[in-house]
Amino acid sequence: MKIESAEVLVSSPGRNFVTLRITTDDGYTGLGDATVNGRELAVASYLEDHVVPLLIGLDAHRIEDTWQYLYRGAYWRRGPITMAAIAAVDTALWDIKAKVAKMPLYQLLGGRSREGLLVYGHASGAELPELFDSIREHQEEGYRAIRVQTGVPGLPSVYGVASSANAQQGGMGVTTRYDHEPARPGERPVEESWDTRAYIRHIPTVFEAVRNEFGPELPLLHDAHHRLTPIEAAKVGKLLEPYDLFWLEDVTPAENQAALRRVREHTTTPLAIGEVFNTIYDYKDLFEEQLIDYVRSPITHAGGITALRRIFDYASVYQIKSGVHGPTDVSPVGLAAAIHLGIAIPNFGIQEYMKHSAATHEVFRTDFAFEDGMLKPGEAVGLGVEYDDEAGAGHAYSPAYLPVARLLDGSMHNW
Ligand code: KDG
Ligand code: MG
Repeated sequence: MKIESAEVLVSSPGRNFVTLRITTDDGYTGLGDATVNGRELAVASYLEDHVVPLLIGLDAHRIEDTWQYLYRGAYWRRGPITMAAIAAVDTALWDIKAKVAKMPLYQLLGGRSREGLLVYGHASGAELPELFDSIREHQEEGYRAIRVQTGVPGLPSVYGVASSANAQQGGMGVTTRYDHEPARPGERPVEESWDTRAYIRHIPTVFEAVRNEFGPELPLLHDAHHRLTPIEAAKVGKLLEPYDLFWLEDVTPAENQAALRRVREHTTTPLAIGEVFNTIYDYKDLFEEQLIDYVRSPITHAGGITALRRIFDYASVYQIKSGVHGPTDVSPVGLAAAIHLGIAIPNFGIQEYMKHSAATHEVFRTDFAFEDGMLKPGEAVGLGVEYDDEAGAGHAYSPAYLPVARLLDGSMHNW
């Protein structure tokens, strides 16, 4: 079964997505997600100009060999663009293999290990009353674990907090809240400000209020979004211990894996990291020294199903679990792949789930379901996602960027 063609489909139903569709000489098709938020055209070109020509004529069944061919063969290994391109090829080939086998993909990954994937949703509010409303809305929708992000006094806008502007952009007039859609349309990123001391003073008061209102049972998560130094991160972890977080995410920019040693020495708050990691090597010290509790890489940005399964197996040696990144910039194809992998692996932890807009679901027709706070794969063969060409073609690429962050004195900081 040879690869006959591969197309790069760029569509923007409210946000930009890059999708790879591989077709074999006997008519099977497979989909893969290659969306890199704010850098979509770079990965589209990488695929179109440098990967698609190499794929033509390859045996579509040789998934591992194709992975190695693209990873080792590039010479320039790793990096988000390369690994997203490889992920898209890998996912599309798994989709095809499962269609040929006439099975939903999870069956090829070992079959079900559980009934569904526990997910967490994003509640946010600039102030406590809006935050409480948002938590209640999520509970009413069935979410059983909730990420909590709030405004910080003195800062006009903060990562992860819904604003009416991004509610309109993401929701396309369909959903009223769209709490996490940070990429904003435009030719340049918007600028946000950041003040770590103000954040550290404020965040424990938020979790205290949330626990007082919602009780001790509800699993709560929080994302520090790469902004803290090791000692600041250690302090936040310690200050939040009384509120029993499910996890504290991206406390430091974890390119420096040693930073997590400092954090770990000081706090028992569970740590999740890795949404910007793209290879198993990024996790090496973190796993071997047991410095984290959850792995955040998504299939889309870490080289596909083949590579992420390897990362999870390595993590399992150290009792570290999955906590796959699932923002709206991972397309429904990337999410479906995460659901098939998550239902099968032994060390599943939790899955992030931001609902995609109705316009997105017109382009990507999915068969997974959200029930009882869990995502469940459907029984369609393959990934269970169909790409609607007509709907996709109706949404041309539109430039959009993630914000950048500056400290109050104007210095650039991590967003
Ligand atoms: O594209 C960047 C977003 O996906 C990222 O900011 C989301 O931190 C994020 C999260 O935890 O979902
Ligand atoms: Mg995050």
